[in-house]
Amino acid sequence: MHSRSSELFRAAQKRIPGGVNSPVRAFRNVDGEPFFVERAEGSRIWDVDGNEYIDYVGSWGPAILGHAPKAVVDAVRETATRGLSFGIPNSLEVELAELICQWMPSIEKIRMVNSGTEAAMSCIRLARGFTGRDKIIKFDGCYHGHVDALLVKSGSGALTHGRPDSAGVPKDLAALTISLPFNDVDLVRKAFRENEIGAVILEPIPANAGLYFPREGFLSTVRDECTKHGALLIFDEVMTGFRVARGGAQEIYGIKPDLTALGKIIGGGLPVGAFGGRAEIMDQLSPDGPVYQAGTLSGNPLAMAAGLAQLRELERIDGWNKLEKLGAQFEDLARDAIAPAKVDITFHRIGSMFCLFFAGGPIVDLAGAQRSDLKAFAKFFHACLKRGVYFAPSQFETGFISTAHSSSDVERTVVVMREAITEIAR
Ligand code: KE4
Repeated sequence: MHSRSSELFRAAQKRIPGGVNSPVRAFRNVDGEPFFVERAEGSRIWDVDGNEYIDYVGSWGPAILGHAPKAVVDAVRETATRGLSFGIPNSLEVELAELICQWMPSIEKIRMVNSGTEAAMSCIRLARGFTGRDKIIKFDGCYHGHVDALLVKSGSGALTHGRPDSAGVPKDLAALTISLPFNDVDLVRKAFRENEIGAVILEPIPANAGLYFPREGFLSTVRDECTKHGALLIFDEVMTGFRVARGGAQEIYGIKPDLTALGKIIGGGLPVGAFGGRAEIMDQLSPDGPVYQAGTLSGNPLAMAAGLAQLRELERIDGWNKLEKLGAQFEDLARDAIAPAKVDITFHRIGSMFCLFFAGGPIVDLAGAQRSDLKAFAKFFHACLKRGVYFAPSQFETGFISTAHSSSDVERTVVVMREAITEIAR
């Protein structure tokens, strides 16, 4: 029953393109209409028609403590009473900068922005300014926000809506972006031989074409090639940062990027992005250096307070350990549910991030992910949704478990998955 949601969606479509403020929310990849959220708490969301769901989207990553965590809500409420925005340096910016640099040692200096897109965009401009080279390498299916230079064979919503190369991006600009299949070291080496590369940007654990992983040696080869040729290595950890480990994917794989893009979790649900790295590179930024970058709301006190509260709470409860335990329980039960399925399903997980590809494995890059049966995925999605489990409404996204999810949430979820898999196989 979605009468209120349908009403709202009709109204939304009159004044908002596609009825949504971000395409992936439109349920187009699952042939459906989005529900409208009324409220959310912990692992649960409720829509405007009173339907309750166990939430595995978590606002696409920020809700690592679940929704409306007390520590974050209290911090925002308390900070708001002292002013909402100043455009003047405030102590919270310094505290968050210091904490991030401490947890992610490759970051010696960091600048706040207001989205992951801005973080990635600023990394590209800074890398081009620092190296004096225009060409960049990205990887098919990786998504770095809607940056002109990076909407080339892009993932997430671009892939979901069948336009990995967006209209409106000048051909001459797109020509400066070389997009390669992820995990292909030979093509990386070839691109470096044939071009003067300023930077390589990648999701160290691609999670915007579904979720897959770097092969042994891939990240270290990219690192070595960048070092050898004087290009900068940019890790886009907007999604993985402070989720897959306290120090992100760069801690897990022991690779030190020159720059890192961050977002989502560090804002506690408020609009934040950040980018940081070696001081000699960051010092090229205005007002010290020639690379301009700015933002009215960058370092906004509410967003800083929310991010600090979230990260500190995550550490206080040893959230990463809790997320790994929940993730492992989910994986064990999910694999049991998937094993007898009559449809091909490949399950991937790292920590609290997971994905079910409706395709046989192995899946190591975009081409593999695109073998997925989107119709089967859509049926699975709706079969789970109607049973109260909300997965991302696209095959080309990743699921997120939060520290607010319980073992019984996970058990219930897998019961639903089992029923859904049976239903779609009919
Ligand atoms: P934002 O500009 O949406 O804050 O961040 C862009 C971004 C950059 N880098 C990575 C690795 C990302 O995953 C994202 C955004 N992720 C998508 C979900 N896959 C955001 C959801 C949406 O577009 O609404």
